[in-house]
Amino acid sequence: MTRPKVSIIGAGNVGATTTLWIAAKDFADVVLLDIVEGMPQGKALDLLQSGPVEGFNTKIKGTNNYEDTKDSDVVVITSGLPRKPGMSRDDLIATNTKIVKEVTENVAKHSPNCIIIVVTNPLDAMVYVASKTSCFPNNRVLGMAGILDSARFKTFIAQELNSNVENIDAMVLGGHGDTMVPLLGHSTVNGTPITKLMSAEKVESIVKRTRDGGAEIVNLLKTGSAYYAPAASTALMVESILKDEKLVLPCATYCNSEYGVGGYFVGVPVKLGRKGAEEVIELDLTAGEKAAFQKSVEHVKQLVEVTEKFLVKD
Ligand code: TXD
Repeated sequence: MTRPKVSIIGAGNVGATTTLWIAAKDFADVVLLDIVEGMPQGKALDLLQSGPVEGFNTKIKGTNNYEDTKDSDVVVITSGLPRKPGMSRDDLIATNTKIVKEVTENVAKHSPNCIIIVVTNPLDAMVYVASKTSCFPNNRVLGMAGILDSARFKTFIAQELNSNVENIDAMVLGGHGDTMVPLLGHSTVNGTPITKLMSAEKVESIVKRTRDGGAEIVNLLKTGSAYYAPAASTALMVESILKDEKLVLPCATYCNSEYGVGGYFVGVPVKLGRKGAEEVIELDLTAGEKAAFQKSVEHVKQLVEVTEKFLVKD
């Protein structure tokens, strides 16, 4: 039986670490591509040599040639600049639009039936670039952000309440940026809403820390941005798709009538299976959450407008 094939474009921190998470779970073979010569080959070989230690047989190939990515089932796009301290995700838009466009053209040419998962920032706008460039059906283009934002939220809740992370449900919707919307009513520990387990001030400070979660790490690292949790989140999406697990996870997904978005990719809970984005799940939101979500969608729209300008210029 042939194993599913995943190609990861961009063999930097997120790309290489996503390869590691996928390899360790041993459910697909991986091609790791970068424009830098030798680097993806070197990282792939190093990762491959972890197999005998960890007991996985995942084939991992590093390359600079899109021919090697041919007929992938899933392609993850991580190529592009990460932010530096003081930069917002949106500051990356000009450079990364160009990179994601060029990469997507190659991806669509070599793997016309694949499902694309975009990771590059500014996330919601880069998913739009991949969608527009590939002309793939909307169910086959997704972006990773909500799983990471929700994981950050869950981490801070677990730290505060000294709970097992597996007993925590939490959901962060909206764009991947300052306007993201942590849903308090859907954030529970063993079924009890966190608003009953901690003070309003504590909840507020955890929400703020979640929103600033990426920047906190950028400021500590000084060069580059977070990658362990982003890579774990990306690998989870790949796994749910290829194993047809139908996990409902918050991902940047095309929404038209759903949540009243009106034709944009934005973070919502979506069922991930072999067809990609199989069903957007509409949660009951409070009036406040609806307003915050709409504000987040407006920001995504503005980013898409800016991206359009760079796409036209190109
Ligand atoms: O939640 C999320 N979506 C994110 C997004 C969480 C973490 C990181 N996020 C973004 O992913 C970040 O802001 C960046 O835009 C990307 C990649 O982050 P990473 O930390 O992996 O950046 P690196 O280590 O600099 O790696 C980027 C690689 C690097 O090796 C480049 O040589 C390569 O991308 N690159 C390319 N590869 C192929 N083709 C082209 N054109 C290309 N240009 C750069």
